[in-house]
Amino acid sequence: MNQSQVLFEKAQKLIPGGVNSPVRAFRSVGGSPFFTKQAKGAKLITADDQELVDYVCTWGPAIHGHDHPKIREAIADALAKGTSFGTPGPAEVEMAELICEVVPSVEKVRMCNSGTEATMSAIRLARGYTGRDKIIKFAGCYHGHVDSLLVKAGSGAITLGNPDSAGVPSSFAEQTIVLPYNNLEAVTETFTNHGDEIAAIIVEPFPANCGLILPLPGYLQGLRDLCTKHQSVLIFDEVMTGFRLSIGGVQQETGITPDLTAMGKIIGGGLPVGAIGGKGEIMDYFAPLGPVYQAGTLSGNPLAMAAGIASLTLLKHESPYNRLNNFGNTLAQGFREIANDKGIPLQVPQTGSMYCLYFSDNPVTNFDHAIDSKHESFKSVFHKMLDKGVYLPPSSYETCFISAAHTDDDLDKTLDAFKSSI
Ligand code: KE4
Repeated sequence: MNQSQVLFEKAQKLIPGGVNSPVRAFRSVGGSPFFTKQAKGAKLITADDQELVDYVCTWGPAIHGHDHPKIREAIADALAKGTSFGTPGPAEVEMAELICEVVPSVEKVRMCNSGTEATMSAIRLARGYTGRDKIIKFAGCYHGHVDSLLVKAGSGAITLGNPDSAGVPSSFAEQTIVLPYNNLEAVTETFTNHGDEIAAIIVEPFPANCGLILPLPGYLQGLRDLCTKHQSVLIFDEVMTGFRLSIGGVQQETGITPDLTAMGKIIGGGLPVGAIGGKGEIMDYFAPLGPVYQAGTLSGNPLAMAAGIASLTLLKHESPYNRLNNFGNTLAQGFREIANDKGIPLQVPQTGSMYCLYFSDNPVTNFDHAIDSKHESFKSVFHKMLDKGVYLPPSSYETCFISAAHTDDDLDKTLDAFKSSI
């Protein structure tokens, strides 16, 4: 057995499934996961000293690549002053200023410790603000492991073949209306029947937890108009897309303004973070001002703030988006041409530095299409490319990420590996 296998065997005796997050377990692609001992730039170094070109980027945060010197220095400087204070600190004000500056819809922001906490708090805030109970979500969207949102969820839930979770009382799930993404009529009809009961729509504006699905023209604007008409809260879950597609996320790209935004990942620079931002009038319903309780021992932690401020400052000053977009276009076009030359049906939706591979004859515009794609083909390509030193997410229900640390050589290696893997 190699080092990763030894570690995994030991881990399985001590940690459920041997992992601290299910999607890492390789359950949908088979085999046992490699263990990473170091990450630098666009590369992971495994416990067996294999170097891998990384397209997971720790599920999104590593937009600058791993171990960026400015992020490392920022953490070290903060560490010298202590790890946690439990009082307000200057870094929290700086982080709030940055987020309010770069995210179009955010007038006020509350920090927390994960994307799950962010979506959970946003839902509670919308219910407290409107006095209503029902929430609309979309099949295949994943918003973290929030009880009321683990209904037809994507990411690790569908990867394990169970989009609904045990342990969630049906009374919770009953308040969640699940609709197909990209079907505006279904949303319109739901509002017609339940309009005055609906607290919010929560949506990944570009769903990236069942592969990557892009909105049909007019769809997001339609959600915005319906929420405005029925005085429901529109929540964009930009935990994945925030700061990734542009510094202002999908709402900057599309000009569509949500009432609340759930954020995370990139604004932690690799450390635990989440945030809820939005209209001041709604945000002021959070305690201690308002009646909606939300809290966290380590919320606004100085180390996570330092790393996140460094990450956001790099995005502001270096603006890697043209480079990321060009890389995304190059890879997506390369995958398509290789598959086309071999007569293999492949869909490669791509936006900026996000893309995925659906082995499917037809474009994928909703969760059912994603489920119908050929997962066995993905599984085979995943392992062959991994053997060639290219690490795609270990599930066809995930999205690939490119970082600013990837190089032309990395892309060439990736396309060569793909060519000899399909
Ligand atoms: P966390 O609680 O994992 O920080 O964030 C939950 C979350 C919320 N919203 C969106 C759109 C997300 O993509 C996520 C988490 N993303 C997954 C990857 N698909 C995290 C990976 C994992 O679960 O280990």
